Amino acid sequence: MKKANARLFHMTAIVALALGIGQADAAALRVTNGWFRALPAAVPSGGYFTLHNDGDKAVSLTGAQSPACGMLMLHKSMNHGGMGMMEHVDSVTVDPGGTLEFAPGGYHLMCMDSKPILKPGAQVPVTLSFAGGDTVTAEFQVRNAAGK
Ligand SMILES: [Cu+2]
Repeated sequence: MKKANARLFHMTAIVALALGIGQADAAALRVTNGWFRALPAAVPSGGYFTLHNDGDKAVSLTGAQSPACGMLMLHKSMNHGGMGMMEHVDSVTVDPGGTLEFAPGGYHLMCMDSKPILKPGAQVPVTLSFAGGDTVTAEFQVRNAAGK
């Protein structure tokens, strides 16, 4: 009986190792400086924040959601021959002890089909999802088109 338990323990350890990146400890993830640049509803609004990974494992941000947006996507701005473009990204990894900036000109959240609650002066919740199923929710300030 004792032997079987030991084997079970090993199996669990191996499964945990195999999941690796998915084993993020949500308590080790902090979001600071979250804000949206509110634009007219027909124009997608950008969302920005800093993600801190205080844990000892890499985490992989895979999605975002907010009641203020019909859909909230992970985007990255880039410059192709002087033309500003953006592309959808499936996931962004943050190393242990690392921070990730979502800022104008780089990674950003794209709020499609924004709801009336996305208005300057308001605060709206954003839930970030990570590989493995962890989520972190933070309040984002809503600023105007000038970012104020
Ligand atoms: Cu975008």
